[in-house]
Amino acid sequence: MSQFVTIQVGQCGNQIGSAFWPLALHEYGIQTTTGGVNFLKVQRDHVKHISDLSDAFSSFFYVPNDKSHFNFQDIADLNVAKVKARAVLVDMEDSVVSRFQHGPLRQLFDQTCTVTNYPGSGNNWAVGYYVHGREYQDRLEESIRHMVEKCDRLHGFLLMHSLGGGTGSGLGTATLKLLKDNYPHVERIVSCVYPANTQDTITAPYNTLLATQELVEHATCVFPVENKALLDICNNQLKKRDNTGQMNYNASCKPFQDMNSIIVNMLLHLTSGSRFPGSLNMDMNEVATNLVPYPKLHYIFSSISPVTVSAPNMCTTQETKLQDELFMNAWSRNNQLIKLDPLQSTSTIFAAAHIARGHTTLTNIKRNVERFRNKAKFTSWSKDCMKIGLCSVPPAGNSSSLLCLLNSSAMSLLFKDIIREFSKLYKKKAHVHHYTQIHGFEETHFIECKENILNLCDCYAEVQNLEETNVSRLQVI
Ligand SMILES: Nc1nc2c(ncn2[C@@H]2O[C@H](COP(=O)(O)OP(=O)(O)OP(=O)(O)O)[C@@H](O)[C@H]2O)c(=O)[nH]1
Ligand SMILES: [Mg+2]
Repeated sequence: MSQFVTIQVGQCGNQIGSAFWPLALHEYGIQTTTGGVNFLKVQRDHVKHISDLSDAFSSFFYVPNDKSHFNFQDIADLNVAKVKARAVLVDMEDSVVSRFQHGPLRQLFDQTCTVTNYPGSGNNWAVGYYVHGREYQDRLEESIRHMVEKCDRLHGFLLMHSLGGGTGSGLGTATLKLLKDNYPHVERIVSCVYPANTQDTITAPYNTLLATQELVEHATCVFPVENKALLDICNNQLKKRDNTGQMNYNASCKPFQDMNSIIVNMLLHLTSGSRFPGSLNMDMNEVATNLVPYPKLHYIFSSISPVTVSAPNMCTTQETKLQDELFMNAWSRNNQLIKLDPLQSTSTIFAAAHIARGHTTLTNIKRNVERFRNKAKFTSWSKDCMKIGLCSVPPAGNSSSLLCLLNSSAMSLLFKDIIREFSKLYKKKAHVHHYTQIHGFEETHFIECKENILNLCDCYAEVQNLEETNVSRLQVI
């Protein structure tokens, strides 16, 4: 089983972390409460057949001073103070991280791996990247090394952050660059949040463009989510529950907790094959090989079914609906973590993977993947070969679930959108001086990033056109 070091940067990154760790513990049948630790019988039943559960547990957690092995059953009388998360917490403003220190997860994090400051990066990528990136480089390297030394089978880094502000986007991408320089052979998996269309940060278009360019250069795989898509999912869920009062309330105050739970479910699902056994496990090292056909085309679209929001207290398991419905929902627009149209005739799928968890069979998955072949346009090499994974342990609260991952030409619409939003602001040179006054930042960097991202869009179009040309020639013959 592989091990992951999670790095959460900025307010959003740490808030995703605060949803991530309770759910990750939950997957092993442990619930932390202010009073201590509870054991979740239902989830325990799901994992009890696993012969080496301590190995599975060590993907995300470790017990200090017991580097190699520990007996998971001992966690029955777990002094939770003994278990630590393989996590590095970074924020240049300390309110979110200090909330951890007073909440039920306070014992879970190693204090030497917390890097905070005050008062943040002021929604400025250049401050996060250059000012804090330089000042905190040694501290970051030390904290990351400290965590890496606690791993005996480090598989990857999992970076969580948003791109709209200054710390997550600037310092987050500076950290990514550090990881690439110091651990070039370890995978860098990125979960990043793109702001909703109606920006809540006026400089978000600049931060998003600058950070995106870094993610394209330095990540192994990026799993982007859009706040707009997450909000829509949350509102649909509430509509289903016929709770319009709550829905309006959430719409006005941004239900980050629910939105973050959706991201966390995706990440736990994504890594499930590396943590738990299954009859056809899809390990994280297979994700990049199968889903990234050309360098830099590593932005992966994700959609999940069923969608679970705010789950940390779940103690029961919902029987999942019909398996075919699980697939239909995962392919529908309502369950997308980023709003694109990969199944439209204008898009081409370069690679696809379906990862199922829990009570389902390979026959079931294969039948549905067969249906999927007729639903979209593919490249010649991807149509007949789609990756499938089956992990035997279901997610917390559901008997089965499905994650659909696609590498599609539709992703270029996200990049075009980033350029459009950037150009609107840059045309008037609004707020540019905040960036140019930072030592190390040159205004030409804006234009370079824009050109690089436009080139990336051309790459997507090239692969798509290549296929279209091939198909018409084949028809003539
Ligand atoms: N999904 C989600 N989005 C968030 C969350 N917190 C902030 N955001 C979004 O992230 C963007 C702002 O980034 P933050 O993470 O707050 O900023 P930061 O990285 O702390 O950077 P500075 O505050 O500028 O130093 C905005 O688009 C917010 O809507 C969260 O918990 N979940
Ligand atoms: Mg902040």
